[in-house]
Amino acid sequence: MVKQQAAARQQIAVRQQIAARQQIAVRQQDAIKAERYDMRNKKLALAAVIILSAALLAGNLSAASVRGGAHWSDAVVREAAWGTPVIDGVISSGEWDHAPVITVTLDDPVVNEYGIYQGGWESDRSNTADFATEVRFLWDDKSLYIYENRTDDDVILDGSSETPWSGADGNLIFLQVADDDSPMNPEGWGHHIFYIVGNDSGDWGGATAVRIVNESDGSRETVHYDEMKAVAFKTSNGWAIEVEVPWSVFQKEVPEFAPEPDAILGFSMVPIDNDDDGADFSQLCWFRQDEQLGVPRDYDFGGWAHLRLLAPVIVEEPEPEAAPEAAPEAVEAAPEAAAAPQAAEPAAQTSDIFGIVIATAAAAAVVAAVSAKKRKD
Ligand SMILES: [Ca+2]
Ligand SMILES: [Ca+2]
Ligand SMILES: [Ca+2]
Repeated sequence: MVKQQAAARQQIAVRQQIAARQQIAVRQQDAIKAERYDMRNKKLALAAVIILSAALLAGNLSAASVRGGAHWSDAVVREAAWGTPVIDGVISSGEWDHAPVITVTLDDPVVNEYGIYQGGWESDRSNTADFATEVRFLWDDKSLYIYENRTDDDVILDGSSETPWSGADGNLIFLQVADDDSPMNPEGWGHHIFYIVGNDSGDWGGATAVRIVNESDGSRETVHYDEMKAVAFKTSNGWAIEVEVPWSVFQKEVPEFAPEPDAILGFSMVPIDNDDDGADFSQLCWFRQDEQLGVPRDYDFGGWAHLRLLAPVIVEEPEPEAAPEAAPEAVEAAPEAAAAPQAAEPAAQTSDIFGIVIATAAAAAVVAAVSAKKRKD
């Protein structure tokens, strides 16, 4: 009798254990189903955002009607990345790092093939401390930004931003935002952005001017705009400058122009280096094809290169891993819960996915903002 009672108690205990395990298994399955359902919903939400972003971007790319370099060589194409620096004479970490670098030296492959060295550099380009430069461009819906880091063995603060070649250290950035025979620019307006390291009064500063050229009648006018900013500063081997040129500067003559991803602008530059109080003048024209193109004018109107405005970067979706087979954290108490720590990994991935959704949505908003700005204008 005692044995029968003991056997009965054991049977009950076994049944209770089986029932408890079945209950745990059901809870685990429910939890896994819930997790998979949740992951599926998140994937769908992410896919919707990606599709929306791609559609917005594709809409802008297909609508990219801005072409300022159709008549000019595309042998050299340089790029301006999307970004908004602070024009303060301080190069902060990450501020310009993603902007492609245009390097120019006294033995430069682009100048040797397409350009020209003038002044003292015609006969002597042996001193590497005399000149070298790195130029970067960024753009956003408000402005084009330039950062130049110049090697120069004799920095001249004198001179005028209206005539940098006359005794100043500076640069001329040639830009044409719309082709000269396009409906957007029938008079052929072009803009040469001048900047110098001085402040137009002989001290450190950064001063700017714009030479506006009209190709239809050959006229030129040099003006100053308060909305342009420049801050120059000394470096260990020369000088550097941050410059902001609002797109509104170009829109004064080409009112229908609006920047957009994949737009191509006609582009060249003329770095100017005066040394020895201006007695030693040199400059180079980075791109010149007037003879090749048969342009009956001087190098100002030669066949420039292309400056392409890069689209904002869209963060791509990584493929989420399959839903975990192991028990999630909710059933930690179960005897089989040894696998529970693995549940932490998918949770972290979920956070990453949300981060990507936010980044993608932000990028989509940026593209939408550019698009909205354009429509508004
Ligand atoms: Ca800065
Ligand atoms: Ca020099
Ligand atoms: Ca100099």
